[in-house]
Amino acid sequence: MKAIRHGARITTLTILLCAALLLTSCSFFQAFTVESLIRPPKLTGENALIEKAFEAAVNKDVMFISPIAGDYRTAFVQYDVDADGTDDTLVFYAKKESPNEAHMHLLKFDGENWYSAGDITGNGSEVYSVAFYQFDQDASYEVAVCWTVSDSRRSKTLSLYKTSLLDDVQQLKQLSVIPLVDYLILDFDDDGLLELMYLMDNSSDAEQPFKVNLIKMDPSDDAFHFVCELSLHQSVNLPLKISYDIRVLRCTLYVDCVNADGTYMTEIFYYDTEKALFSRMVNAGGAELSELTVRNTQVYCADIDNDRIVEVPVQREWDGATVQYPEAENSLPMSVIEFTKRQDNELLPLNVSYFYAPDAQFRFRTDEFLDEYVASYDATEMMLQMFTRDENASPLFSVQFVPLAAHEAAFNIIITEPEVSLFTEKHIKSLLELIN
Ligand SMILES: [Ca+2]
Ligand SMILES: [Ca+2]
Ligand SMILES: [Ca+2]
Repeated sequence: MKAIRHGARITTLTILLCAALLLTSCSFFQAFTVESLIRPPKLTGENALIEKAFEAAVNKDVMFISPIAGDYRTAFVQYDVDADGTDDTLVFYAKKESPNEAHMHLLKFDGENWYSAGDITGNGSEVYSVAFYQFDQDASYEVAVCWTVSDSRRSKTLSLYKTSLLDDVQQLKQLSVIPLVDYLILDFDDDGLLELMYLMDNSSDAEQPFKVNLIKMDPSDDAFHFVCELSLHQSVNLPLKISYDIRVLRCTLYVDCVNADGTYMTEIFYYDTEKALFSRMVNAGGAELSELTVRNTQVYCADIDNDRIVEVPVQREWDGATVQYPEAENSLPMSVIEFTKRQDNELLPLNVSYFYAPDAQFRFRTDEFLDEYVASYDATEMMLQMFTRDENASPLFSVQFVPLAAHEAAFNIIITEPEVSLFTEKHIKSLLELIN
């Protein structure tokens, strides 16, 4: 390390990623706390009439609840649910005397006045998300509300509602209530109708702790019917994110999971339209694609090249590169995350790879170094050094991250280059990314 610093040029770059990040997490936190939500600002015009109609129907002693995810993040959601050409309003709230019981209220507009058209007691204390779908292709939309209890990631309840005429009045009717971890609504079989895929906590069965179910609505009786299921690997402790892509009418699903041993993996399977089944993919060598994705780093699938095809992170060892952990006697082999694209039943590398610094908030793009160079990372100093592979292992550059004490999400980045370097400072900086 001294050899590198000697005679070297040192520059400092402060990255202020983080104003935006901090703001995000701040509003996220607020959104989670029902009690912290104050009443919407006093509304004017149309909105004041909506509020007045709500107060007349329910009373003023309520807390409004804003969905914390999805496209609608306000307690007053406007959508033309019954498709009569006039927007309706859904109001999410809890009564002060029973704060753990969220409600959804439907207000309709008759051309002059807003009036109450139904109230539903939800399946949780908070609203995770609300969305509108067309399952049965009649005129009106189905309302999908995901309810939660506190901030549980493991259990949510998806309730589906539709409006229907009851006693000559449009009212909300509950179609189904599904406990789940996460879900995806798509036309899986390309028949023009939506299906609902959901991840279900099945942990009472230790052999199959999570299941993926696919159900389909039968318009003739407004009921959902089972299509198929798939058990996630026994190792899965929690599914974290669902991604999908559609190629030649085949829908491939990617479910990023954390395993019981703390590693991460992506479950990869597709919907086989002909057999009406979920099927796992096995490569030419006989290995299941899911099992090739086990990694130590929390990285999720993403469409990193914007071609609408999902890329899958796969861990590979960087031959000769090492990581020195604090208080560890010996350094350990360094792994990088390489993004791959599924082609038929293979995961093909895309030449996009990163070293994710353990317990730190940055990654360094490595694909141009993997073959010819070798790196070492000192986790105590948070310093990454790059060397040639020759016998003298001459240093190319080093990058050190110095967290700013006030807020850990910002760093000073110190780049140390020898007098003659193949890599310019600008180029090195372009390979660094802060992550949250
Ligand atoms: Ca309407
Ligand atoms: Ca379909
Ligand atoms: Ca892609």
